[in-house]
Amino acid sequence: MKPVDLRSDTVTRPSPEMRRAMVEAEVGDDVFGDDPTVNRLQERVAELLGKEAAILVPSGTMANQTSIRAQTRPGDEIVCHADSHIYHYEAGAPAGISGCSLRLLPGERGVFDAAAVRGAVRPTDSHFAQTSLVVIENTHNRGGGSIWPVNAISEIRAVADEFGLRMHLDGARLMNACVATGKKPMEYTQYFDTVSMCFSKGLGAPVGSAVAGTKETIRRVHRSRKMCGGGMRQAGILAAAALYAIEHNIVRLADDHANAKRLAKALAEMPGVQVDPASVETNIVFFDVEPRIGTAKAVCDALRELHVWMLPVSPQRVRAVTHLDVSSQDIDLAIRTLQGVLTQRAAA
Ligand code: TLP
Repeated sequence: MKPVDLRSDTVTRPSPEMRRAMVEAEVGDDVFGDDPTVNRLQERVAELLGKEAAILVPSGTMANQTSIRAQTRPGDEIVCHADSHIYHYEAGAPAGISGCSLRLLPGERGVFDAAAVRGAVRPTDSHFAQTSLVVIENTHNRGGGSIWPVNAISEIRAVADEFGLRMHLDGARLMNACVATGKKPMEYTQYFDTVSMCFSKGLGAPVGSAVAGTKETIRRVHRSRKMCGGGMRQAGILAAAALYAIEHNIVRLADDHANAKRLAKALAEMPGVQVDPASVETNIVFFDVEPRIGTAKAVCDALRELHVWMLPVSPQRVRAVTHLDVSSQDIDLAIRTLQGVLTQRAAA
């Protein structure tokens, strides 16, 4: 039986149409700048994100880390949220690759404000690390797929300008924010020096992310990509999937958001869990398992036996992410299975 895999939106498999686009892609050696499909993708992404230039990279992690490397110097400090992906899930790369420390800010659901950034900027006195970059994640993964308010970003940009800081947007799921709010990407991206986006999450491509910015900044990202070993050769095969994803899989993210909302609402009625359906803005649902029914891992193990896969992200917290390989019927099945498992464990 095909599982309902809600562990992440990274688990999607390329559709037959996407695979056809990959097979038919015209390719060349992209390290020589010769791959026409990669070049077309990079132009398309620059246009989509309202920037001068863009570059294809293998992963969201490399998109973030090459952007950091291109805009900092060893010893610099980066301001970001304490729950950010660059802090939790990128293997310590800001320190490992760029020699930077992170100044972690608190804030509800992955969002911080301009006053917090102002308070975090280090004085120019030579005792201190030099603050040089602010990183914002939109949507925010550990924030539960939360969407940044544009005014919070614009206020942070004003502080960044005052102190000469650059700004990077981890836009792995930026398109989810755009579809959920009806905003154009530019309404967010205009405030950032670099913006990343991923094709391999909700957009359904097998591999690939991009960074967009000015030509000069992207030239620096290009160099950092090479340093990280991310220069790829006939990458047009991957770029074709990304182009297909941009053309066909953005608008439909609304279905994933509706499925996530429906799952959260159903969970709110079930015993032994805590969830706030109103907090589900995009495709990520977090719920907390009450200790009386066990740990998040125990609940996920029980669900997995019944072909519903979710991810324990802390001792009592479970994550479920909707995506294009999860249909509305799959959500019905996940809801029925959860109902069974939770009711049984609550009664035991
Ligand atoms: N997130 C993955 C895991 O790494 C946790 C997931 O399953 O959600 N930025 C954000 C906001 C992300 O959520 C991710 C992936 C990345 C960057 C990194 O992308 P990849 O996995 O392509 O390096």
